[in-house]
Amino acid sequence: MASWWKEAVAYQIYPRSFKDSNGDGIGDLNGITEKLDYLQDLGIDLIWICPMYKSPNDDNGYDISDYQAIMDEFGTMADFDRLLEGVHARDMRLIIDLVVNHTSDEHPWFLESRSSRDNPKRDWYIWREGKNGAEPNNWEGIFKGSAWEFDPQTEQYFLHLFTRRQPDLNWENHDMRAAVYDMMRWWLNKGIDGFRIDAIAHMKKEPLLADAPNPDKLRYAPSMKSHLNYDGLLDYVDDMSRNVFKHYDIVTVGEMNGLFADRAEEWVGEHRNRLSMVFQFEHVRLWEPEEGLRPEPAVLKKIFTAWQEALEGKGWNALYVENHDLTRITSRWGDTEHHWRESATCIAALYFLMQGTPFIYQGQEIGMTNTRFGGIEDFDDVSAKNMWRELAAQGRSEEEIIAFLTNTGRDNSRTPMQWNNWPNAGFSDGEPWFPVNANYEMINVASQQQDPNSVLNFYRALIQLRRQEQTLIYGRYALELPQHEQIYAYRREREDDTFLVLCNMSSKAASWSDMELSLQGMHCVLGNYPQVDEDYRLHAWETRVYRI
Ligand code: TEU
Ligand code: CA
Repeated sequence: MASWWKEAVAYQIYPRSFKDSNGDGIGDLNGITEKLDYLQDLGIDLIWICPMYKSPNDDNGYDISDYQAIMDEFGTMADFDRLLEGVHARDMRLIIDLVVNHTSDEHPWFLESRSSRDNPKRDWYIWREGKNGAEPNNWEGIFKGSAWEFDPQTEQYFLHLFTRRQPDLNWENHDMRAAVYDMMRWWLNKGIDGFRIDAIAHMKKEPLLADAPNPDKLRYAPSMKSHLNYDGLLDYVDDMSRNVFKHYDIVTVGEMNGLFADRAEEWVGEHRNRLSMVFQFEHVRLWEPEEGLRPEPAVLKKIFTAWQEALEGKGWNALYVENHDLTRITSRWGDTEHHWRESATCIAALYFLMQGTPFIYQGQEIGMTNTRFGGIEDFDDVSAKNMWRELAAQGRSEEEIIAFLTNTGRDNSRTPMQWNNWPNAGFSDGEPWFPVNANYEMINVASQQQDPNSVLNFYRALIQLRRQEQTLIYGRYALELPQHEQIYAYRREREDDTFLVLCNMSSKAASWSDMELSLQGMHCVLGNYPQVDEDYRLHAWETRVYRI
């Protein structure tokens, strides 16, 4: 079924690093409003902004102390209303981040909950007695260390899957749910167009909170199996949908680590009335370095094709390769040394033209890259600091730790947006809260706007092409050249209209034969090299889109 959000191209904003409007070095809501014309001109229909709520900023806003107020550094509720108005005036839509796996430890709900064992909100969070003078169980948190924190006031522990300042809400408690639903309706009634739902995968915990298996006798054991996509989680989603979602024409995207294509339909099947889309994690499993940072094309083909086929005619994909938790895609999958522009644009065509709603993360559209870190003082992210502590305790050298965090750290995607070649990349007139990537004079919006062959103009062309061609939105996906080791190729087809997308995912030329895949009767409608030199041969990181 056709829907506005299926036809949309989405753009993710990390407000702290997008645009500072008042010179304090911190991006803010008025900064976003200033750049709405830029986004409209790029062809964006839907904007997702990361948390802008009141927060002590232990995890850059993902620790919320008041869901119905704006973080002082980002502005006021009047600024938010103006932003929303500006978005709607341009025929765009706005979704916000719904962070309800946990709150900040400064949220009034938690302050009440921790105040005494018999407080009415005690059960809104997850409190337990210690066991033999230690934590209630052996779970390791997602950001390392124990998932439990002792609270001396009532002499019990509370659960926190993320930082100790992000206590987990207890979704078994119906009063808590009702309060969250009220808050969600408040925002929807204000006119926002939906939610990206943070860490939804972790909301349901194994009911007995039993120890996780610990064969290696670690101090704290990996606990994912006890709270990642745990059985019964969908009941929470159904409840949320019944009470809130289904009463509005909105889009919902769940951040759904731990979901695989074989069960995707249960989450986003059209007739399920659950979520519009999920951000699945299979292609970005960066936290498991043993999986390799740069997947072989064969691995990508397997993952993307499984998702495309699983949802064909049944549900809808969210397409993405970057976000604020990942490294920059051109650094991760591409070749920033020899083929920066070609690999940035090739990867763009690869994911963008599949069936689904494409999301672009700020700076991705100009091919921003990972940054450089000298020492621990250069990292800001709380998860990087915890990881540093963990690796140091395991006896790893400083060089090893820096190398690991440079390749995997979330700070890479949180450097300020590179608008132009002025001081601070035009992000701020003051000292930016986090240093600008040193390459901003080469990589920035202003210079790419002038250059017809830039990454930015390639994204613009992709967006225009998708907008004009229903086949590229609703058409069926079919993998081509399945065995090719360098080329990722796929068709999109609808009735008698067919497109073919070819991507050489390597820094070497790649060829195939007309027997394997014929180009007869096709013409090239988009490419990232000045001209098509030879039919059955692609240059390094060359992409071409053909139409029959
Ligand atoms: O990320 C949560 C997240 O990535 C997990 O769902 C995932 O399973 C885990 O990290 C795998 O190691 C969201 C936000 O995107 C992130 O920025 C926040 O720090 C986090 O939630 C806590 O709110
Ligand atoms: Ca500011």
